[in-house]
Amino acid sequence: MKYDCPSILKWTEAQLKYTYDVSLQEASAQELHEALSQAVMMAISDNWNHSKHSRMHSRKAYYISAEYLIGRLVYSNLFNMGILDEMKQLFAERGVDLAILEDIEDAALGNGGLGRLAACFLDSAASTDIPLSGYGLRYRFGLFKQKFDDQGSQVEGADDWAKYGDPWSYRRYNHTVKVTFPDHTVLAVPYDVPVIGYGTQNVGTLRLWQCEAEEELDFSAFNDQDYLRALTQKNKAEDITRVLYPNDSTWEGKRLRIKQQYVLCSASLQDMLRRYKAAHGNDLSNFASFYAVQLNDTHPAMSIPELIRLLMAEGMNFDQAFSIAQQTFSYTNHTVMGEALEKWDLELLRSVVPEIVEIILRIDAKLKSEHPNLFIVRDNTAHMANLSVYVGTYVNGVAEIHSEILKDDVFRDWYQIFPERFQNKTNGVTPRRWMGLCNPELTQMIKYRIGGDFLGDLDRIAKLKPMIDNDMVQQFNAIKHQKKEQLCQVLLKQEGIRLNPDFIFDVQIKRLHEYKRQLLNAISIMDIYFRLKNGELPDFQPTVYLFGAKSAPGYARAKAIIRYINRIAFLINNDPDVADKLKVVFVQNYNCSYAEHIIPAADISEQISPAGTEASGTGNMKLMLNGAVTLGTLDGANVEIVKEAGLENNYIFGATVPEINACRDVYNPRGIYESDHHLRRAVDTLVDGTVPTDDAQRELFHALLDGTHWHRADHYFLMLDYHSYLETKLRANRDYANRLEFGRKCLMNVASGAKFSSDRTIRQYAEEIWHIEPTKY
Ligand code: 26Q
Repeated sequence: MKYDCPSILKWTEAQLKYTYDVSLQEASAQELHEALSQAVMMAISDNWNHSKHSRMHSRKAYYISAEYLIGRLVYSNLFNMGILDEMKQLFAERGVDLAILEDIEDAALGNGGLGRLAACFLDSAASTDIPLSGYGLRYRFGLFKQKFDDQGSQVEGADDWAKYGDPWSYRRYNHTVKVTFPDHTVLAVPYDVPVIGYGTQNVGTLRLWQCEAEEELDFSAFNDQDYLRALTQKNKAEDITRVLYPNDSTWEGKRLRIKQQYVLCSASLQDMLRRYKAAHGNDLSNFASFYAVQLNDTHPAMSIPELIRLLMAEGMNFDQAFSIAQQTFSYTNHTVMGEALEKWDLELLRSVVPEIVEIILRIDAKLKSEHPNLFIVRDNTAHMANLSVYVGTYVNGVAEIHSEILKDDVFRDWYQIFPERFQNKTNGVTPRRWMGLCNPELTQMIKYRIGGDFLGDLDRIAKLKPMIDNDMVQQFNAIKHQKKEQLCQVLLKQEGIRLNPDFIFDVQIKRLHEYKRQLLNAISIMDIYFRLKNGELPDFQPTVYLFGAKSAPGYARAKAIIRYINRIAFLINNDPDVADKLKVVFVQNYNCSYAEHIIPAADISEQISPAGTEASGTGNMKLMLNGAVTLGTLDGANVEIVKEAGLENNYIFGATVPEINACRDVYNPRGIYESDHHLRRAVDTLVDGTVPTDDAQRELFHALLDGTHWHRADHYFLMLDYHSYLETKLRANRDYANRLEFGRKCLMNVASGAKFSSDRTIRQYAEEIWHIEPTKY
């Protein structure tokens, strides 16, 4: 059944009238957003109710994740309901441009790939009728806002994302649960966000927990006129979900972080037990036949001992509870880097969750009695990844190469003993947000060519392949140009920078981390810049190098890289010698909504981590789907992208995993640097005053060439891959001159994107891990 747009419009007007006493035309972006969202919530309410109740008695899966990077919901919800265009039209007829909702802030309850993946999975599960619900945390402050100061340094600001309200969730106080710590008990109050499926009546649920105090105010303290003390309990509870930890890929042990994780785990499992009992009665022995739980990395791994604890509190013995936990949980790993694996000091853990520590020790004892060479606890430290492999049914990596590395390397000893547990589930992205919504022009073209909708069945996009001809390439190129013009408007407004849409748009958009090698990109840009000034690159096709990235606030090296790139950008953008050839832009506050503007405009997608370091990448898939060629290494999902789209349609460079492993012990980055004067001149700009320098940049320089206490020189092999990178980058640049040939490569990527739909990924989880079936209600 179709949603009724005129009714939604009428309800929107009514909401505006009685809450703000304004007309549609007078409403601010925030007012309109709130009213329209409320109208949509009304429109979907029957479907949401049905979806919940019709599945009460059947097998379900739950995704537990500390992060959900859902972005802006208003457009994607209207899109998935199939009414975005009609609503735009109805509003336009009343003189209101729905584009004003671009001012609505993103909900950024996640750092990067892992959080966005969770959001794509919920979209895909709802759209493919897979009974999956999400559990997460409702952080008061999401990922920080980023600005650059006049030095080019990152400055963080608070992201008070719900300050105008949060019309996309309902507070469900009646489902509040208590979570107990040694020194206080807090309330976890659920907020439910609907997950609207595309092309289905199904509406899934994301349940986010917010911590509150049992008593809002301590009246005895209040009566003693000790007002600060009267509020301490309230603050102490609310502190737990106050802020998202802005960390990506390096692990940091923090007391409050343990509390966050425990609230997520305990509240979610209590909620599942309540539901189970309501549907199946008080005998919990069949828990695992009705519920499958996926752990998004180890952030929610305390769910394992917590379930055992809860089952034992209901009278079950340890062995039975252990067995149920083992059948219930599966674990997805998102990193191979040792420093990113969660390892909690036992004493710290004990001071926050003492009962959890006792259960972990019991699990560890059982493991060691069965397999003396394996461990969960060692040197008074609990290794959460090992816990998750042991007390789970399956463990999976997120791209083929990554899953192989898990078996060969990270979990080698575990794979010897439990080979049947190891799986791969290559990541995917939702084609609704990352194609339909952000690139309606390309979507239209494809629909027209292949005949009908394909966003609900991305396999159909492969039909394009045999149809690609010059006419289609020219149409594609025209659309790409249009998307660049649109991005230029955004960049002018957001950054005050004017760009030429005829340039190549070469983009690297992802969290800032040494392993992602934004510095390699920057060094190559400086090399190109000097060569251009020397007239060494006469045929260079004008290019804008665009960066978007946030650095963890405490990550000094990453911040130094941001500063360096901003400084070379300033130099290059103000040099008239290269004004018609080269621009460098580092956008501020890169987020989901920014990505939706940048991705459709990109010609070249930089995916340049050293082989074996990036678990998968998902930005690479979004860029591919929108017709950018990949300039990348054989790492993560890049391997599968070029397998699908053809090596000849992408630009692959650099050492492979075995090559890197083979050279590790004899690697001499300084030798490479010294033997190439071009490279040397470019690297030297970190310190030689070509652009302003500082101690942190000098430290970067020395880490690259000399190494430090904890890492050998150039830990991420920038020098090793440099020549192959620059050569390949310049080849892509040359190839762009033949616009038909280049456009054909782009289109081959679009047409080869089917595998990277998260619909495929989520179906594989459902079949091969959760053993659940799609169910229409
Ligand atoms: C850990 C401890 C304390 C505070 C924060 C954290 C923390 C938070 C977020 C650690 C890691 C993350 C996020 C990791 C992440 O986004 N990984 C990415 O996951 C993507 C989805 O699978 C992959 O495509 C990327 O390759 C991987 O880097």
